[in-house]
Amino acid sequence: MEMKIFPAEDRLQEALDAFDFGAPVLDAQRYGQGHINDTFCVQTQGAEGRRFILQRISPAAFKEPGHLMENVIGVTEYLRRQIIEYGGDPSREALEVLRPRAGGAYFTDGGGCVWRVYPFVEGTICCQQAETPELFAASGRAFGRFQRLLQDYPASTLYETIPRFHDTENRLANLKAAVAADSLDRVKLCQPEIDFVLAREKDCSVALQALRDGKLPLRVTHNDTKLNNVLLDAETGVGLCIIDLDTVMPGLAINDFGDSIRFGANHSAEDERDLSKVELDVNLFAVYTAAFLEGAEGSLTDQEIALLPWGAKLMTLECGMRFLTDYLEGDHYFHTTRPGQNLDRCRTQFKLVSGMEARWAELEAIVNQYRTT
Ligand code: ADP
Ligand code: GN1
Ligand code: MG
Repeated sequence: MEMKIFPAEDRLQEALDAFDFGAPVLDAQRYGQGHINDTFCVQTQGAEGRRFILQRISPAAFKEPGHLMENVIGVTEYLRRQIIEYGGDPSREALEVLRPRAGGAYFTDGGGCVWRVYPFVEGTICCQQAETPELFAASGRAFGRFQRLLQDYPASTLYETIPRFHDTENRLANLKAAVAADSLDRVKLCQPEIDFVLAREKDCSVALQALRDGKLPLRVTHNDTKLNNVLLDAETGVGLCIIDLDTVMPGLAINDFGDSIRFGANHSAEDERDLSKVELDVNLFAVYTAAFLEGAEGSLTDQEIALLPWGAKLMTLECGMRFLTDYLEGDHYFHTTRPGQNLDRCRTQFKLVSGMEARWAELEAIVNQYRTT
């Protein structure tokens, strides 16, 4: 039986009481545009008036939140040490977990849901779209660098917080199962989208086959590299702090690259309904490629660079499949604010996939400039 998930507001006060914010809480408001967790910004009283991010970890997405928090503690402490080593400011460049009064890394409410707190990283901006190529490049450098910093992180100590997260073959199987079940009688509303995926069934194996063949290495990756998962310095525009570490686990570098392209290399919202506005911007693809590889400082192999366009296409196709599956199953996974939103999101993704296919030769030419052989 699926656990019934109550609104986070029902337990918000209980969660606030579990943490010592250093001053009384003035208020706590919903914050940000993440699709998964319930995020609140906590404002405290007093001259300092500090802010914190309080999150209820999505019980729909994460079945083992304790494992997730062990990963987050391990990764943030490791990053902290690296940042200090290169002379950076760890309080702005890495997340830090604020421990609850009772100890440990998180608080479990009376309904069994898990909450955690991070200090708010002040003086930063979080973009929902690539407002300028420079800002997009800044995010690319930061994600490339993040991966390089974690290059020697002991991968075997990381839990798989969402099993088979970027297993595109399995995502396809899940979609097929949702179509077969058609529990809400929605298949009739999205047959063209289902057919779009079925025509690309073979594509779903490209990256996984390269991994199985030893052509792509497994690395410690972020796995959710969209633009709103990096905080940029408000004054300089530099990519400062990578956030949303819930899916840091072994994965493929091309997927981290690809998910950023999926979300950021266009000029429309992920749920745009006017598909004429949804276009891949090849210039932004080029800008991001240069920046990501600069941040990664030579840590990617030639094969990885060669397959970057596949990372972009597969992350976009996979994400569209996931939105479609959630639509067919009743929108339990991704937060939605209106009916049909997950189907709209699926459609933008598939429009972008078509754009990538149409301009494939250009994408390959861009990445080929950086190949070593
Ligand atoms: P989700 O998994 O739901 O996407 P995130 O961890 O990405 O949750 O948080 C949602 C949003 O909250 C982010 O996109 C960002 O705007 C904001 N945010 C999260 N952590 C911080 C932080 N430490 N400082 C400032 N803003 C943050
Ligand atoms: C979710 O958590 P958030 O909003 O940053 C999702 C990603 C999807 C993305 C689509 C844990 O990201 O995998 O690509 O939505 N995160 C999880 O916007 O499923
Ligand atoms: Mg996020």
